[in-house]
Amino acid sequence: MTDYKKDLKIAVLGLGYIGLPTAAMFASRGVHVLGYDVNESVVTSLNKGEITIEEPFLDDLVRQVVSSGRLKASTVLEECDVFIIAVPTPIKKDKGADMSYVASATEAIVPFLRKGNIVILESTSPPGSTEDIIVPILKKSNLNIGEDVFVAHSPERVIPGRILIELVENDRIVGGINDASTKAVKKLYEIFVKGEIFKTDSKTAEMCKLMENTFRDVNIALANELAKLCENMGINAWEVIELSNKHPRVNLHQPGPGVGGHCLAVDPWFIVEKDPAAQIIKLSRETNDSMPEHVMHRIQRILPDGQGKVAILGLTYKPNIDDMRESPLVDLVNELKAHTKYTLSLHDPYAPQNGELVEDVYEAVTGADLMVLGVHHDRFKDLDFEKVASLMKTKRIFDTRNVLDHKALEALGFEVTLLGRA
Ligand code: SAJ
Repeated sequence: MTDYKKDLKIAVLGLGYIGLPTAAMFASRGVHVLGYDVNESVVTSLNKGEITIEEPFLDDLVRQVVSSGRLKASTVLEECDVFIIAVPTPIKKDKGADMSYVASATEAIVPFLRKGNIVILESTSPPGSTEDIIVPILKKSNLNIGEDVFVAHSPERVIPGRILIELVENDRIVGGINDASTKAVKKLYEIFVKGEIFKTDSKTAEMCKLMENTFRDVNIALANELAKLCENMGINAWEVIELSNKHPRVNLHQPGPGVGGHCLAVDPWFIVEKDPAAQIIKLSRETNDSMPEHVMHRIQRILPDGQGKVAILGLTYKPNIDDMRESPLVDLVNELKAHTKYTLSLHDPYAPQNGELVEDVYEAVTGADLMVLGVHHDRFKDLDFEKVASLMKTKRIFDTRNVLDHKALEALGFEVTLLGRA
């Protein structure tokens, strides 16, 4: 095993949230790693030991492996033993996967491909992508793909904020285009993965990754539908969830103003694009996407004359992070701007200041007719609501996450609205 690692040279294509930690992890185990990216500033920073993404402990690890010479970055590829593709697969306007980065990364590998090489697709991709996109491009090398060159899909499963821990500890799936590929790729990840590595074929591995996030998205859609039903029927959805979850085999998820991030809000569409039979999956996506508009309609019922100042607290896609990708709160703001005349006051302690946000939370609620709690950042729990009450024009709060102490707020004179309760 020691010799196997020492002699290896791995290229990681795409130095983002997954590629960079993966490259650093292999390098930390003694492998020579070439980080390849088309973005020159990412490459320049990395070669100085600096990183361009936020992730705990990653800066230290990268500094170590760059200074030891195990990791270097370049905009030019070269011959290696292994090529790992970790480029983005964004969603297009028509909800199909944009596989152009995967295709061009694979094209870049072709001139350097040699007998015995391994090519791995890590990017989340529609079922069949490894066989239908990667393999045909690699065949341009005139090598026998599957015999001379091993190819597999091995999806990432890490959660931002815990990437370095989960890369090592989580179980992993390896799906090759044939058994020899699966075996070779499993041996490679054993260099740092402590979780179990399960073997399958490439199409199954692609579907597993998509279904993991779809499972969560569908469950959240069910909770969001429950919230709407309870509002219509005069029931409290949160109480229904709490009591139903006392059943040993029930686990209702949490409703909210929508589902964001670059995974749950995107990946289910990669199944829908492949097969119109994916009806529950599509309806769940649409249900979750309808939540910002639903929240807007509730705001319009709270302030029916269509006027007033609405303060929105929290804009990121989930609590305690700075990631705004596919955030439903951004959709809510856009809906309100397009369809209402309210004056908006936006605050988020994590979101990048863009000139539109109010930096101080108390300033954000000053003179407001309604405060909407959009994201339950821990910091909002410590708000001085007596002060908030004294600053607002009208004491109204709309809690879309059920995290505030409603009794205490009502004692301070607030009129409290809760998503999922009439
Ligand atoms: N949300 C709800 N109700 C819930 C749970 C979540 O509305 O009960 C919302 C959140 O507010 C957020 C969105 O869902 O807007 C997504 O947040 P998340 O914490 O569920 O997931 P992500 O997108 O940060 O990470 C997911 C993870 N997948 C699963 O848990 C199945 C992670 O393990 C994956 O590696 C990651 O996607 C990925 O990269 O695919």
